[in-house]
Amino acid sequence: AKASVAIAALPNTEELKNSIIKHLHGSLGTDVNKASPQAWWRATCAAVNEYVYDGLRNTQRTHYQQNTRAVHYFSLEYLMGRLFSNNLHNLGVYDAAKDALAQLGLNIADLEDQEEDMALGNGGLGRLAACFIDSMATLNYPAIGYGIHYEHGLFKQEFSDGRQIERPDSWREYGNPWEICRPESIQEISVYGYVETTYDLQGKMKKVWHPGRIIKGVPWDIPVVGYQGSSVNVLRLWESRASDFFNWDVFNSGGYIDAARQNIEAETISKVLYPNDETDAGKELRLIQQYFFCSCSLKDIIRRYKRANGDDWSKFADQVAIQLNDTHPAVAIPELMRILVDRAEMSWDDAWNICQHVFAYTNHTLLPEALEKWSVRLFEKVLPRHLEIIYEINRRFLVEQVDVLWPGDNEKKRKLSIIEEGHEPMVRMGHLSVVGSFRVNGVAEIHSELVKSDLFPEMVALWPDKFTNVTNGVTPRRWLKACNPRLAKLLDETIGDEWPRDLKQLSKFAAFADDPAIQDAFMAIKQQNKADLATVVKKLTNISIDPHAIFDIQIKRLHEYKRQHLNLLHILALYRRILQNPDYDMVPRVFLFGAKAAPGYKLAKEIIYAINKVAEKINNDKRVKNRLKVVFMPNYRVTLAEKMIPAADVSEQISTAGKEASGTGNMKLALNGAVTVGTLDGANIEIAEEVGPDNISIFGLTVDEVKALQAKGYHSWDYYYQDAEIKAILDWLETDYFTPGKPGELSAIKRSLLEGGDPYLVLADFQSYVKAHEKVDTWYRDQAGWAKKAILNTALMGKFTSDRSIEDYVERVWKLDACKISQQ
Ligand code: 26Y
Repeated sequence: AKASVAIAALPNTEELKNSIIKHLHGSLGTDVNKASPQAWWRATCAAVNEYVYDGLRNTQRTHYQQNTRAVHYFSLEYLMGRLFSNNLHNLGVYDAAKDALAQLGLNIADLEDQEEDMALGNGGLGRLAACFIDSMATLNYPAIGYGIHYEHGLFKQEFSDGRQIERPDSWREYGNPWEICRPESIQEISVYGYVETTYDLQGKMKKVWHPGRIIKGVPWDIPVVGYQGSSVNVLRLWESRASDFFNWDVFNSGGYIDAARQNIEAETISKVLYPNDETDAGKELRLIQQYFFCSCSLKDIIRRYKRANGDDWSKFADQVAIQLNDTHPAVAIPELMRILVDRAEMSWDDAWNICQHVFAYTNHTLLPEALEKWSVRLFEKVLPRHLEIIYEINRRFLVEQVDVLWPGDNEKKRKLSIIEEGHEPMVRMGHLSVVGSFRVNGVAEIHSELVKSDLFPEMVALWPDKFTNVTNGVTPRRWLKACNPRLAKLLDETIGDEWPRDLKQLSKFAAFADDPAIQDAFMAIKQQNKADLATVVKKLTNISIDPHAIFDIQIKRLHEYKRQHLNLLHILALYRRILQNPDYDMVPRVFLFGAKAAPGYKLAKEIIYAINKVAEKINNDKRVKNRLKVVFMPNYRVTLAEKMIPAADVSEQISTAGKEASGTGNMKLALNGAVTVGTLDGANIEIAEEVGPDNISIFGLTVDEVKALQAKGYHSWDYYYQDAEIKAILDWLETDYFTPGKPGELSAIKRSLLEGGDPYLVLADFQSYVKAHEKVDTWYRDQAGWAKKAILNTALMGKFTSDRSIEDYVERVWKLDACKISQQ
């Protein structure tokens, strides 16, 4: 048995096999002769957990003994996906487990399929949190992820006659083998009620919050296994329950039914993830979710701090950093102030000084409609004391900061105030986050620049050093090693096996870009991955696709700014060209989509429907002669991404410049050898810098050109009248060609692009996009040339590991030391 850093002894095949059988009998209560695949999977998880828990204990003990400074990642979302193969890979026992299971007559892939995705997130922001906790454990940083233990993750998507249907996701209906309930660390939190102003004997004013409700938070811990077992950190997720104390009260007054109702209400808090990846204006439950997990987490942090440091608060900011994943957990700022001022009876200045050295805020969006705001009215109802604290934070900010730099300038005060005045006054969570944090970052170079220039220019004038950039990254363990074992093996053989923890090593692979043997090997792997995906596509959609066609993939949440409809217009242009010219010469292409639309986002759902209807027509049109296929994969999620990404030839990253903060799918696809067709937006710009212009197909307006066009006045109708191809395609959508007998069913897209003014400049970028694809077509005809581009994409992605992002956070924000784990 070999040792890892945190784990004393890792099992070999024989030991694993014995442990699996032991757990099949002792934990699952079944037998090799009658065990279901589900039971085998659970037994294997239990066997693996023996080692995971060993690493967890050693990690927690070491952190405690060394009293380490730690980062606390606060996020409403963690899009973990499956943990089975990830944990096996990170422990370094995947092959041993595979062999052990084979000896037991089982296929490891069948077991992997027993696991539900842990889909406690919407998209990029939630998946980023998952990649980050993987990297923090891998790099031995003392770190805890805090979030909500949703009973239902992101909805499951089905199609019914091409339209999206949402179904509940019940990821832990039969229990989840990775989580550990920790009743000993339960917290109680308060909401509603009123604030009483009292005076003590010295005449000092004191605010007392009399809560209307008390709610219990039950923590569930998910071990986070670092690569090669370096550290095993935890993700701590809070589940809401009715408080026993409170119920007892109600029972005494005879309100039995009332108590039951309040129980249900308390348990509603962690029931379901909000399925919007942009805004959820004014939903009371959402604010309570945010406060619930922030309050539980802060109390948890303080309990741990006090265990080590007693009542001396002076080291708190040295020991604790809290990273706010967007503004969603920003209510933690007034909550920490409340705890320090009202509970610990600290002076406002001392308390504020601590806050401003603890919190850091990551911005993930510039879209105005996505900037969180809560009405003062709602805040007052749910968190009356916190509203007072926010007012005081704001008052001091306006007097001590804004008025000092811009004396008497009321316009500046209006713009900078945490409270937006108006018919319905609002709390601006972005402003609160900037004011309350010591560092603010965007998630790609261009985005961080736009955060400064367009979103918070006055805040930059007040605190120039507060703003920084940390470009996103993805974990190469999940997004290359585990999901693309064939390519991982080729890399191991050609450049050594250090790349999963040192991704810059991939650049050594560039030396092989012209090597015919490596080109053949690389393309053969891509071919096999495509064949595997074709099998999945056939199973899920019954559509047959040719693995020799170009696989052109767009996978991301459905949103107008991401422009899946631009992709659709291009497909329609190709289809039309084929119909007009039966000999139209193009390399066969399969366009694959994966996307969920927010349930209330009408146009997004219309776009899904239109793609499905166009797909149906094209896929069944003999005249196309297989030059074109269109597939919309149902229920896109992490597990499906892991199957699609290794099979991609072309990666669609086509957002309107300035709208996509970073993107992370762009990184995963390029890492697996896809060539990007993309705009100069988000991290695409940095990807283009890394791979060079020969290995990416850039198109469309730049951020500056977008701004200039919008300033001068953009008229989408002009493109319609002046471009016959655009006109024909949009008019086509209005006929019943794709929806026989039902003309107008697909007209929502045309309407939004014309009457709607085309807010995301689809028509302005259309011809440039078509040309970017013609370039791809030309490139692909030269197979050696294409192989070289694909290889260089993989080789030059080293920058985009989340390990690098985490090192950037450590250096620019958290100032943490790594902590080597010692074994007991
Ligand atoms: C308000 C609430 C309902 C809400 C929930 C989720 C609002 C926003 C979100 C999610 C936002 C998100 O995923 N943003 C993406 O973050 C990625 C990681 O930084 C970026 O790569 C991506 O460009 C950005 O759109």
